[in-house]
Amino acid sequence: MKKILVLNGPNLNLLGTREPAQYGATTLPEVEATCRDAGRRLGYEVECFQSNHEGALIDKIHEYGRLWKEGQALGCVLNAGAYTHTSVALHDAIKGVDGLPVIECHISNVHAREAFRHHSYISPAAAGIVVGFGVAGYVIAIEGLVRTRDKDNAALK
Ligand code: CA2
Repeated sequence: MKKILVLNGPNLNLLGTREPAQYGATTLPEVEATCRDAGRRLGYEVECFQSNHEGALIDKIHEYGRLWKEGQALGCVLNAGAYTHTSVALHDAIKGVDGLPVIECHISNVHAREAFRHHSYISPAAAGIVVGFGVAGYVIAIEGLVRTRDKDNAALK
């Protein structure tokens, strides 16, 4: 079964425990379970990984770049958290793996928030962007990935 990576960056391990007005009340383990279920329904194994460390996120993108080249992965859903707005290294990692489709995902509508959240280093390297749908955005991103990269998927209407 091909794999989809759901990759979460810094502080997203705190989901559901603080700032519910901004990020909702659902915890990261709950979001990850929902993503795994969505993947299974579409015929994919979803692997979930969260790290507060930029290098660990980069290593995971490299790993999936290799899996994608071997035909073992469909793509990646990435919420890079605050690294979205700071990380040239994550931009370079996505460009560097050359091929792996990465869907950028944000729980909140970053464009309706502080000006420093309006710029993303991920967006120019992303295959698509899902913003402002709450944690439902992760499943929307998974479905978008499958709809665009696996158009004949029998589970899609
Ligand atoms: O809206 C998003 O998904 C963000 O990527 C979340 C980041 C933020 O820096 C981006 O601008 C937008 C922050 C993630 C921190 O998550 C927390 C969750 C609960 C409590 C505290 C932080």
